Amino acid sequence: MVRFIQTSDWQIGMKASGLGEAGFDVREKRIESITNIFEAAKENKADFVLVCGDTFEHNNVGRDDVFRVIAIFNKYPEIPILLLPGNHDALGADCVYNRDIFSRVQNLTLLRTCDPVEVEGTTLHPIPIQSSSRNEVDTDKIPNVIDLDGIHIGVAHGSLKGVLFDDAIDLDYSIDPSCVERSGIDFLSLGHWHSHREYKDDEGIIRIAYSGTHEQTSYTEKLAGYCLLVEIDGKGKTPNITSIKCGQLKWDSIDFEIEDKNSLIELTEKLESTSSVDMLKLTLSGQLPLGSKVEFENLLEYNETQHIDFKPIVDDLEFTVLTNPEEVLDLGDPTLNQADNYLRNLLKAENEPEQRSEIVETLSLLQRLAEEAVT
Ligand SMILES: [Mn+2]
Repeated sequence: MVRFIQTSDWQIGMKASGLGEAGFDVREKRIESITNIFEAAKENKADFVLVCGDTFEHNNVGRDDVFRVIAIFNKYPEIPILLLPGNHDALGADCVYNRDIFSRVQNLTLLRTCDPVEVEGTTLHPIPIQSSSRNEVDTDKIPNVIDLDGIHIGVAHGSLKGVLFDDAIDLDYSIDPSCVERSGIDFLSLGHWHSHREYKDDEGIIRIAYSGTHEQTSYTEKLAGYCLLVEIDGKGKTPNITSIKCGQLKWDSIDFEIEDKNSLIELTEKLESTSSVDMLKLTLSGQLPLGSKVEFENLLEYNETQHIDFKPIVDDLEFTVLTNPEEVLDLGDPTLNQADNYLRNLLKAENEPEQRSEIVETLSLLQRLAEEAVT
């Protein structure tokens, strides 16, 4: 039998610049969480760790990042590591794996060719990405093993052709799932897609799986932050796949509709219940009276301190003002009241969203000044 850990898409060296300051933490966690993969391998007495491509973000990755990854490999000398180049770390003259240091790591085998590799009694059939510009995965290179003994596992990096998961947007480096049946391999380990995905054959057996990235990269990814424990009892047997959490950062996206100023109480409670979330995207819609704008902004500001990344999206939230002049609040000064009234009438007549938002901003500023003058 074979028992191994499948992982992929560590993309070490990824800038995560879209996340601003939180990018630093994301980069650090990506490296730290590799240790969790090896701990899972140790705990489950895995025969080896199979890394299915995109270990590094690009071939020019910095020396420090490479050293930190190798330092983790060195901590687990008893675990064989089989590593396939993907499209981010493709083979070629500038390939990161051409650096001398990789040849010195005793427990590391780079899957540079399509030649079969024996590991702990199992045969791997790798298809490394030869060049990021070639955009093809030649699954024909997996030989017919139907009449051969032992467990055979294909290793590739790309998108499953004709298979669409809801968050699978990349359809490049296409891989034909029929190669499993054609060749008679027991399992096909894949990298490239960032979410954990399993693909059932006509008999309902899972013989193709993506582990997904070990540490979630963005708000759009689902089921990211896992590695897989794959166990196969013998040739032709049904693979048993267990996903193991190895990512550290907890991501969440919340949609919240504001109906009136009381919604802020509900929103406060909602945000309190998500304090354990590291990366939080909050999409707000609806309407909020202008008088509650300061309280609303203070609430958002506080939540910035509660998360590594807090991303409020307020494009669909409108601040409303009283349109009936009879209901106008007394700002405590005739000139301020006059200015307030003038701006409200201006707002009433304005339809252009950008102009409206500017008038609302000015009204908000005026009301804040009035409040400060009174207190
Ligand atoms: Mn990739």
